[in-house]
Amino acid sequence: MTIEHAPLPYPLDGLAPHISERTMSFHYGRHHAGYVANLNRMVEGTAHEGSAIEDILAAAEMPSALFNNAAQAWNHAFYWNSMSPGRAESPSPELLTALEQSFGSMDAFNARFAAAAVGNFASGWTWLVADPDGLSIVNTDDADTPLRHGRRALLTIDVWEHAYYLDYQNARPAYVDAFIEHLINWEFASTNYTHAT
Ligand code: MN3
Repeated sequence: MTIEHAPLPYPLDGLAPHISERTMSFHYGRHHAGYVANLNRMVEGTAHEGSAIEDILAAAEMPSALFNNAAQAWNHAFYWNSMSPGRAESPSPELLTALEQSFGSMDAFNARFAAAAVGNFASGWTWLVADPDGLSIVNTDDADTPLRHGRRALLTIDVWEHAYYLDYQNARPAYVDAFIEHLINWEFASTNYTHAT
């Protein structure tokens, strides 16, 4: 059994004009596909062959090429699902309550998430995670992922330059604003929150 490069949950041009078909063709079709192909090549003939991707990234040494490829394969699939063209505009009542308790208001959450994503100095990721004592915004570097640290991710934005450079060049804040204003799939985040609590 090989790790699947799962189909996108929308067409390559489904997120346009906020994320172009050209960006998606490289990001999904080359970058993500490459991580999945590398991962399958690396586990072939090893004890990890046939394992679930979550088990591989939990067991891989850190840092290692195996961890990087497993985590990037998982992170990107999670990122595609964090966005939707026909998205739910708002969180479930339960998640909205949790966001208000943890951040004060949706506007305050949006501002803090944007500041974290814009300020993430690494090639990395910005996440909303559900911890037992509330919600947090977390930045990770390179391939690192909350999953590795036992934390439950609700949604993520990729802030590696390849995620936005063709569409926004160095204007990461414009990409982050478009993600927050137009792309976040609150239904996905709400479902993840239900499973996390
Ligand atoms: Mn990426």
